Amino acid sequence: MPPTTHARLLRWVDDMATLCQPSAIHWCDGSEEEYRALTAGMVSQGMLIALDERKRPGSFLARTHPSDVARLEERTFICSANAEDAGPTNNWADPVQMKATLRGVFAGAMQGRTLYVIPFSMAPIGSVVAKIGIEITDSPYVAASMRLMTHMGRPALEALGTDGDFIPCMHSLGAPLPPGSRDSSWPCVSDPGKKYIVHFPDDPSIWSFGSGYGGNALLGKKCLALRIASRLARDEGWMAEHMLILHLTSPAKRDYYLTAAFPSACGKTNLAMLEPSLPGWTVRCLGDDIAWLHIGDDGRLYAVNPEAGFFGVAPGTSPRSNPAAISTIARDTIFTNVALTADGDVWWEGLTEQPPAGLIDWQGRPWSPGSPTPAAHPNARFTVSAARCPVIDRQWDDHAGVPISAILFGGRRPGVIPLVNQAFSWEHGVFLGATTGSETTSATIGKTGVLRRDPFAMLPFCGYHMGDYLGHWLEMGERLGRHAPRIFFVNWFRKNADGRYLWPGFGENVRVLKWITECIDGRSVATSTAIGLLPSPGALDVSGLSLPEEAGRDLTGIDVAGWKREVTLIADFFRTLGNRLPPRLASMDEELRQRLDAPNPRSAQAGGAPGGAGGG
Ligand code: SAT
Ligand code: MN
Repeated sequence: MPPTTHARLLRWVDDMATLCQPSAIHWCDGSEEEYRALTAGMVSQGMLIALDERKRPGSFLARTHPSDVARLEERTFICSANAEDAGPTNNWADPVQMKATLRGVFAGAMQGRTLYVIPFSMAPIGSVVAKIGIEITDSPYVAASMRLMTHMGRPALEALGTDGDFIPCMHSLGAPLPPGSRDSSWPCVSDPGKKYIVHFPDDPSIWSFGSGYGGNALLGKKCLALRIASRLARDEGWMAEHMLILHLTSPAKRDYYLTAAFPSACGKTNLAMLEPSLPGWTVRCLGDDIAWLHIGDDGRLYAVNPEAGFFGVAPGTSPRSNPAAISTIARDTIFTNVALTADGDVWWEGLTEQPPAGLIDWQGRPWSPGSPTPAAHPNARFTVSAARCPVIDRQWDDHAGVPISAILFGGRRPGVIPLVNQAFSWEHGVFLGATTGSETTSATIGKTGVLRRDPFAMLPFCGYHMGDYLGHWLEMGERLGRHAPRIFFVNWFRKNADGRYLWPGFGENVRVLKWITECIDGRSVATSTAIGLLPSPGALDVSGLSLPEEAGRDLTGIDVAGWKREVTLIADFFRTLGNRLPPRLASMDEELRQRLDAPNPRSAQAGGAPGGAGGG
């Protein structure tokens, strides 16, 4: 018996079951017993490996099919009624035709499998910003992961009542099991051209087919909380952003709430859980990937984390880079595509300096330091409940969220971009966010290490026209007025000519956060330059750090020639957004060029800085 009388929901589940032909239907209640049964079932079928109960209690390892290791941007579609509304940064397909295609590929797709119905809430149930989704999937890995990643189960279904709105999220591995056939340990569609991650923003609804991995399959995350939510947010006057949320406390016990947008696999989890190297400072984490931002009754901008867990990149996570994450994943964690140790624990590149002997790599093959490929897949992940994090903020699941005083943008930029730069105004901050670029990482399939523009770190996640999105940010600034948070651009990844990082990063990043709080408090620690407000000489606390000779100049100076090239690259990129680019952004690029041409772009730019809401 389905545990609901919600007629529309029952009809939809019935329709999907008729289409997909599963052998059973299970309505998830989100209980501990259910989670145990799901994981135990996967262990007995060989889909999960139970890790050593003493070393890694309650934890499992999943190994995906080698074709199913990251998001598939080529196969991600935004099917708005009009192609123009998806914009040049998204793949568009006609919604009517795409629905017909999808009904074709889903037909009989769940044969021999259980159809799970997963009620979930993005944002705490009862929060003003919460959205309820129902995911249908034939993957028990997805069902178990959704319990860690979202507010999942009976309370979400109860919140829906008998006629509440929900976002239908349809998912199948696309690997039917006809009677007598043997299941594989990671069923999926191996041909990437036959996978689909499809969004219908006008419904809204989501259909995903053929992949069981991460954001392709846990549909609450990138699909609902970013692509669909960004469009809802535009229509409803709020913002759905690819941002971590953190709570910083100074030695004087002042509280600052910050959000930061970096592209996938650029260290959002590390910053969100930072262990400050400076005495007296603390960081508490509220979220590591997505922030829903809304204007509160007092006119300030509030952030809510729509998720309830972390799907973090494992490689590079170590007691040095992120001690809090290491404690978070000490137990009750699902690891995907990491290496297995001889004693039933996990390992990945960067966890320890020396790999332990007797490793099994992410594809189940014996591995040694001489092996040609890494032991863990570079996009290997851990999935764990936020509640396990030792530095989770006590307000992390607050219904109203926390008031934001600064927004950071950043990316991997080996050259030109300084360590930290404050925008002159909200408007100029939108320019900085819009021009965010980063070297590509393994979070998406394709070439790594090439510079791509990733405005607001939203390139793969904005569910509508990027030009309209930038316009929405400008409008939000007008509504926020004097309450607008300060905007900063950071770059931990600056390198010298020999390719060595100039900034130590990790816990030392608190030095940059400290300077940011001084800016927020109105202390005169910044110098106005052609590109923004840079730390004045001596203002950045580098006490006790031994930085290389050129570091000071490169980290907080202006590479005028590099910036002039950047201005041209920005103009080229803006042109790709076509006539929906807000004209103000193009003119800000032109103004930047003029400021760089001025006699001394490194010193005060009297009158050169654009004004506007939240001024510098
Ligand atoms: O999209 S995922 O959730 O698989 C990971 C990411 O790109 O941040
Ligand atoms: Mn992300």
